[in-house]
Amino acid sequence: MTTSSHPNRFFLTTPIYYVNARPHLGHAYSTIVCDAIALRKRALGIDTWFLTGTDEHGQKIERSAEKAGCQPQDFADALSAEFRGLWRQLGISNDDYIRTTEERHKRGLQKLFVALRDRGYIYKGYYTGQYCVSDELYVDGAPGAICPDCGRVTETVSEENYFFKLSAFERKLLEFYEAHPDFMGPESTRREVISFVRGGLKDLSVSRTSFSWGVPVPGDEKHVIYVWLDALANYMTALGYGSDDPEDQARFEKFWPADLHLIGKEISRFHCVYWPAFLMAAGLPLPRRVRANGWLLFDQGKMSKSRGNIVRAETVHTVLGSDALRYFLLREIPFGQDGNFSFDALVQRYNADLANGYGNLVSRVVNMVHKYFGGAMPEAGAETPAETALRASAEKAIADFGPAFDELNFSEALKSVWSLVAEADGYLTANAPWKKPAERSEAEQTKLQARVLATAAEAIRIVTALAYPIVPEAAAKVWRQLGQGEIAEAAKLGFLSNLAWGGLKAGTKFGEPAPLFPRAEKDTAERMQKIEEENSKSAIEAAAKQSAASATPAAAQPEKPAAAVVAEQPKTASSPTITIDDFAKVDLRVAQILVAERIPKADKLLRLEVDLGYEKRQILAGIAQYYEPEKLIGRKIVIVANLAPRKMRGFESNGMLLAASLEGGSPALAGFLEEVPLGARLK
Ligand code: ME8
Repeated sequence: MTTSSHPNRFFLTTPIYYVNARPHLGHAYSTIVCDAIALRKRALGIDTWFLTGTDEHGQKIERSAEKAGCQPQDFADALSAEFRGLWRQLGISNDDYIRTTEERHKRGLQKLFVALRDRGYIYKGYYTGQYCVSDELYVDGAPGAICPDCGRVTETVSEENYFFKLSAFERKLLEFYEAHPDFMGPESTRREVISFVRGGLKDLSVSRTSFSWGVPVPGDEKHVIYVWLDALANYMTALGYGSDDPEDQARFEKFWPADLHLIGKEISRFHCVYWPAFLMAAGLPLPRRVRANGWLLFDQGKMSKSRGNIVRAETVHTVLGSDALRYFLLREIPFGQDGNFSFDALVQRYNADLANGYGNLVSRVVNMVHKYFGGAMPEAGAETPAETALRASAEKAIADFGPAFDELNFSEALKSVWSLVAEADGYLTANAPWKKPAERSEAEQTKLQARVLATAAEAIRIVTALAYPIVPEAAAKVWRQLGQGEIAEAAKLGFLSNLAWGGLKAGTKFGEPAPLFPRAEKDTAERMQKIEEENSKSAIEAAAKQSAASATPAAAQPEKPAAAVVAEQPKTASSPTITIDDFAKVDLRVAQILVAERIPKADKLLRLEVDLGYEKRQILAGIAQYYEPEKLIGRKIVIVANLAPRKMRGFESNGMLLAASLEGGSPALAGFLEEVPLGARLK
C-alpha cells in the first residue's frame, strides 16, 4: 500500500463517462482540468499518462438503448464516438481512451474479479433491497425509497448476487485515511467519506442477474459484474492489467498506482471507499490522490441531462474557442466548489482577461518590435527600477504559480499570472515606447524602446509559458510570435522545469503578429444562448421523432404538463388515421399511484410516484386543480410508459398519465372496473 509520489512519472484519470447521453459542459470541465494538469506535468519533464474513456455497461445504459430502440452496443458506439469527437475538437491530449466494452477491459476486469474471489473476499448470497438505476447504486430503505443521491424512486431488486466483503475493510480504510491525509480532497469530500465509513460498511453486492448488459462473472455467466466494479477497474485495465503482452505489463508496472483520480464530487464514495477496498482485497497498490471537482451549475441547478439544463462545450468552442472555455472554467471556479456557468460571465471574462488583457498586450509588444526593430528582439541593456520591479513580479508569478496549480488552485494560479499581465501592461503604458518627447535624442529613444520592449516581451514569455497548460492554442501562437518555435516541442523538452527570467535572447527573430483573442461583440452571449436553444429544440424534436409517443403533441411541448395537453385536444374525432403499427409503438401500462404531492409554486402540477410492477418512476401531471393529491394515492391509472423523459419545474417526468378531456370540467383519469395487475399492457 503506497501513496508516496513517484517524482518522474504521473498517471492521471478522468471519470469514465456514462454513454447514456451526449457530453455537456460538466463532462468537459473534468476533462479540461485533467488536460491542463497533463500539459503542465509533461512540460515539467514528467513522464505523464492521461487516461479518459467511457462507461458503457449496466442497467442504465441498457435501458437508455432500449428507449432509443437500438442494441446497447450500437448505442454505446454512437455515444462513445460523441465523447471522443468532442475531446478531439477541444484538443484534449489524452494518451489513451478506454471503453469498458473493449476486450482488454473485460479481460482485466475478470482477472480482478477472480483475484477478489480467490483471496476470499467474494461470496454468493441473495440481495433483496433497493437500487437506483440512475446512479447504479444500492440504497438502504424500504420499497419506494427515494435515492439519497438523485432523489429518484428506487426499484426493488431481489436476486442472487455475489457479494464483496466490504465490511471487512471498515477499520482498514479508516487507518488508511489517517495515514494518508492527502489521499482524498477537498476537505468536504474527506469529511463526508470518513463519516460514511464510520457509519458502518455493509457487504456490497457486486454482480447482477436480472439483466445481461455487462461483463460476465467468470465461471458463472448468468451473473454480470456490478457496473461500478466494472467501471473502476478501467483505471488499471487501460494500463494493461490482465494482459499477457509484455508491453502492457510494463506500462502497468510503470504507471500504477494512479497519481490522481479526478472525479466529480458525487462519485467520491465509489472512488474513496469501494475502490481502495477492492484494491486492498486484491493486494494491489492504492491510488495516491483522489480529488473531487464541484458542480457546474446552470439555471440554478447542477448541469445534467436529466434536468435538461445543459450547455454544450461545442457551442463555446465554436464561438470563442476552446482556450476561452478552459480559461473561464479554471479561472472562475475555485476548484472543489460549485460554480455558476453563464454566457454573460464567460464573455465578460473573455473580453477583460483574454482580449483586452493578454491578447492586447502581446499584440502591442509584437507589433512594436516589428515596427521599431525590424522584428528582432532588441537588447534590453541595463535595468532601471521599473524593469527590476517587473522582473520581480515575473519571478513572483513563477514562484506562486506552480504550488498553487499543483494544489489544483487553478484560480489562484491564474490570478498570479494575470497580475503579471496587468503589471506589464502598466509598465508599457507608463514608459510609452511609442512616444518620443522633444527633449529625448534619437539614440536615447531607441535605447528606451529597446529596454521597454525587450522587458515587456520577456514578461510575455513568462506569462505564456505559465499559462500554456490552460490556454495551449494561444500560447502556441505567442510562442511563435516571440520567435521561440513550437511550444509543444519545448514542452516535450520539459521547458517549464527551468523557467527563469531572461530566456528571450537579443537578436531572436520574431514571428508575424497574429490575432489571439478578437474582442467579443455585444451580442456574443446572446448568440451562444441561441445556438443552445436551437440545439435543445432539435434534440427535443429528435427525441420526439424517435419516441414511440411522438404522435402526441406533448412530446414536442416539454413545458406543458401531460394531462393538460390531453385536455386541450380537439373535441371532435378529427385525428388522422394511424396504422396498428403506429399504435403498437405506444406503450400503455397500468400503474398505481404511490405518492402524490403538489409542487411548490406550480398550481397545475402534481408530482406522482407510480408503481408499474416491474419498476417505479416519477411522472408529473397537470391535474392539481382537479384532484386532491391524498385522494389519488393507491389509485390505478393508465400511463404512456415509453414517453421520452421531460423536465418540468426542475422535476423529470417519465411518462404521461391518461385522462378523458371533459368540456368545462375536470379531466377524468382512465381506470378499470376489473382487478388488473400492475404493469399490464393496454393493446
Ligand atoms: O458518474 N459539473 O459518469 P457520468 C461538474 N460513469 N462535473 C460534472 C457535471 C457538472 N454539472 N456533470 C458531469 C459516472 N460532471 C460514472 C463514472 S468512473 C469509474 C465512473 C463530470 O457520465 C464529473 O466529473 O455521470 C462527474 O463525476 C462525471 O462527469 C460523471 O459522469
